[in-house]
Formats: sequence, structure tokens, C-alpha cells
Amino acid sequence: MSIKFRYAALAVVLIGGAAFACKCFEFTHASVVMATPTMGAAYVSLVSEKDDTLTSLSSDCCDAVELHTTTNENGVMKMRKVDKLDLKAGVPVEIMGEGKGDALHLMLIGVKHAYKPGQNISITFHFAKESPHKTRFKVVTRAAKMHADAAGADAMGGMDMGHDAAMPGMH
Ligand SMILES: [Cu+2]
Repeated sequence: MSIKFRYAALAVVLIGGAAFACKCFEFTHASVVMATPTMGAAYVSLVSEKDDTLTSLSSDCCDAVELHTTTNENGVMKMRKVDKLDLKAGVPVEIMGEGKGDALHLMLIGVKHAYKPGQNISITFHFAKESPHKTRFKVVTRAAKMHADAAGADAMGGMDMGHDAAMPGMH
């Protein structure tokens, strides 16, 4: 095989890869709340273009990233690992923690760096069909996450009167 031919073959592989790449997934509200310096929870809303299955997660940030669900067992909140999550085409999956859907979250285990609010963590999502997708999560305070959750609820149900009343500069 000549060197020229080899480069041509490589070019076909690269162009072919680009032509078949799709956007495939939409990630919104991606945030991380650190619980301790070495453990955190990540939240995101995920939509897949096609039927697929989320099979695992990975990140340089930590020893492991796991999908968890929180269940109430006789008044005791327990977290369980979820091995895979089916995604239906066009249907958003809320990995948004307690009080939303199945109370799913991504658990960051063995975090290797003391992340502060405003910094970013990249997490790669692995799927049964589509190639892996990396998305960026912003580290926020617990208060900021709760505020964002409340704002989302208000957007569906009306105005947040408490905030309007407290706003300075209104005469
Ligand atoms: Cu957890």
C-alpha cells in the first residue's frame, strides 16, 4: 500500500465519520452541586433524537459517575444505582433530582479536585446505539439549584410574587 493511498483511505474515514455525525442529543439545565469535597450530584435534562439507551457515564473529574434514583422506603430516603435508562425519541428525560420524575441524578464519586461554583465538569454519556457524547456541567451552589427548580415551576404556574415584592428600586 503506497503512502498516498493510505492518506486517501484515512481521509475517507474522517469525512465519512463527519457525514454520519448527528446532533442526536440535547442537554439542558446541566448543573452540579457538590455535597462534600469528594462527592457531588449532577443534574441534566436529556432528549434523544432517536430511541436509544443510556448505558454508562464517565468523566476525568472522578473515580466514577453513576446514574442514581432516590426512593422513599418506609420513610428512609435511599439511593440506588440505575444500570441503564431507556430514551424514547423526542421525550425529555429529567435527571433533575428529588421531586422530579423518578428522582434521578448523576452521582459523582471520588471527585479529584475541589470544584467551586462557576467551574465546569465534563461528563461523557455512553449509549447503546449512538457514539458517546460529552457535555459540560456548571458547578452551582445548592441554593442556586433550588432557585432554578423553583423558577421552572413558576414558569409553568404563574408569577413568583415573593420575588417581585422583594425587588429593590420599585416605587
Ligand atoms: Cu446518588
